[in-house]
Amino acid sequence: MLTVYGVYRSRASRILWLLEELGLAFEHVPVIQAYRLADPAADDAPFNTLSPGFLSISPAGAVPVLRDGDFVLSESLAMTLYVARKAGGPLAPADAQENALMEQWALYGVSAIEPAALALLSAHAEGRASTPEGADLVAAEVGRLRRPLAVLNGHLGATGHLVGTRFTVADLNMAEVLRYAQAQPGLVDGYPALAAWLAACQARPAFKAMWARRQAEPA
Ligand SMILES: N[C@@H](CCC(=O)N[C@@H](CS)C(=O)NCC(=O)O)C(=O)O
Repeated sequence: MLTVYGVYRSRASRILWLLEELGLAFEHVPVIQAYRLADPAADDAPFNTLSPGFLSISPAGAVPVLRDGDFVLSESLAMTLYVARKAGGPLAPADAQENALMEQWALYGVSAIEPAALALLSAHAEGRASTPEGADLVAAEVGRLRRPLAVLNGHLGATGHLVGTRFTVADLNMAEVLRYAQAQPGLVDGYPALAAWLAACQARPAFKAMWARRQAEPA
């Protein structure tokens, strides 16, 4: 039995969406981020990323963590690639080249897109985007995303999917990274093939099921 540590309102959404796609049973331990708690060390604090019991599983103090028997894995995109490969089927790589391409896109997502996309999400969520300093930051981060979004738009316009001609774990990983950039009004819409692909990813029943559970958690 797989165990996922991490609330839906975290990068655990990635592996939780995949498990929904695959219809796999799993145990869910909703570890919450310590920074979201007034006092993570309080006696009545919920199980959180700084709880000693969690740090013994994940010294990095971050969710998600995946346990598969005695095997423990951190890094959300390593988890989705692991579970997809283990499960096999259309979401998984069909051969070594597809596997390499799925790793390529996951690494591109976390290195070229996630930092700027997260900065935009934070600026909007914290109400900074409308301040003069925030507007400068938004402009800089949008500028940083232009080339990677154009790369994805060109690729998706030609093939419709990141790897092969079907929805795979590579699409799921990138869609989750790109979700943060949707906080910036109109940004993704400026890249029509990318916007259409992202809408299709987020229209999938498994994404919607994950999203409903996420929305049911306290903000
Ligand atoms: N690169 C890591 C990032 C993990 C991460 O930063 N997780 C955040 C939640 S999305 C976290 O647990 N933060 C803990 C904290 O700051 O208290 C991954 O993709 O798994």
